[in-house]
Amino acid sequence: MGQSIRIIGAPMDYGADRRGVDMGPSAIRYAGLADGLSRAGVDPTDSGDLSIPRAEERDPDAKQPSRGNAKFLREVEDVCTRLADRVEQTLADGEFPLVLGGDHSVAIGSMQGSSRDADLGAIWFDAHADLNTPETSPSGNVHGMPLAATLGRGTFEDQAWATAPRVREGSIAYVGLRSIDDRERKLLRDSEMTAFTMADIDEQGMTSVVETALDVATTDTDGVHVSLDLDWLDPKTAPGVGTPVRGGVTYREAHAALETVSRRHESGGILRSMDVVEVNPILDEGNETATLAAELAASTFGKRIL
Ligand code: 5AB
Ligand code: MN
Ligand code: MN
Ligand code: MN
Repeated sequence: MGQSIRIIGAPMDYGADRRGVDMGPSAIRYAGLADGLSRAGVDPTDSGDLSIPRAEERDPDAKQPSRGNAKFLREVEDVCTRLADRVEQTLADGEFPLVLGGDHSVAIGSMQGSSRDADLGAIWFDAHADLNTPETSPSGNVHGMPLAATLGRGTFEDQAWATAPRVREGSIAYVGLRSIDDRERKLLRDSEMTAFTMADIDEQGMTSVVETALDVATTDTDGVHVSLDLDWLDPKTAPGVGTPVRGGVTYREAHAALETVSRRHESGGILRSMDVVEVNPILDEGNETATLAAELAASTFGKRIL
């Protein structure tokens, strides 16, 4: 039997303005995630969803920035702390945590949990850099901050629930960037992260870019976290996202990227954890984006054409 994959739903939408990503885990499951994984040759089990109170049930003032300019930060902290524990436990049980978002702030919890017992590299498939601190964020939305949180930048410096000391900047690679805020650009340029933009994909091709990203994330680490934000794809292919940006990755490029990850995982067991985030069924057309999310997870775990 293939590797055991434990599906963990994190239906959180505190981190984004457009409501609806809380329905992402249901939509991705409904799109055939477990069947697709089984056909890819791995063994999925579904551990259900974390329980997450609806934003309205929380303090009506919760949307006010609680620390610096970050909306719902205490709520995000509560969910990410529980998620990190689930991810850590999953790994301790010898299974692979596959986290379904939810908005991208769930990655703070997945990376924390995945790196408690390991040096962790990461590949960030996203249109956005997600490196704002509460101080630099133009929106106050925490889904634009998960990497700043993980790296302990700005306000996050003294927040142990968020920071992941065993994730080093130099082991993080972005693939597919095309929308970066001015102050975020400076943070990124001054960092040791590796960033492949859409222009780099145009020039070098997806497979070669992902091979290099994998080299970055596997050098001097014990494993790799893959974070897949569906707005990485072109909005024509993945319309069900809250922050679409034109000029994204095509359907075929996306599969090629995750098949490249999969080949490396098959030969070296490099993957440690993954999240699939930002699917918004309210904005989707015929569950197309959720279906793509499920297919891309299957590609990551070995689905092949032949
Ligand atoms: B996503 C923006 N940079 O910080 C901000 O979808 C967008 O997780 C963030 O990549 C997008 O609000 C966050 C303008
Ligand atoms: Mn993102
Ligand atoms: Mn994004
Ligand atoms: Mn998004």
